[in-house]
Amino acid sequence: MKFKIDLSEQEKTEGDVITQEKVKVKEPELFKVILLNDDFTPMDFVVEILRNVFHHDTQKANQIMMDVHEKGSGTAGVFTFGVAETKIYIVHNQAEKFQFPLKCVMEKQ
Ligand code: TYC
Repeated sequence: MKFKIDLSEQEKTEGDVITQEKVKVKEPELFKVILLNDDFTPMDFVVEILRNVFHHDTQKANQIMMDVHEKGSGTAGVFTFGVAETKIYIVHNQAEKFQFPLKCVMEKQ
């Protein structure tokens, strides 16, 4: 036989039907970006961060901000590692630009 085609780990032909075997789909790990409260960052600034970086509407952004203000911390969003990392970088960068001490951290879901 000139061409020996081995489908044992991939597709097996069963009559006219081709079935796929061993399709392993790994869900990506997810990470919470958690905003931390402080005494100096203006509430309006935190709301703008939640609107512009985390794409919340104004009502939700205010709700999250007040939650962080009252409880000390709160989830801004849940993302894959790289996206969470980038959002944290942007938040810290913008806070630094305006000289506010706003901080956020990442936590595995
Ligand atoms: N506690 C801040 C204030 O009273 C507001 C604030 C809310 C700061 C949420 C940070 O993540 C934060 N101005």
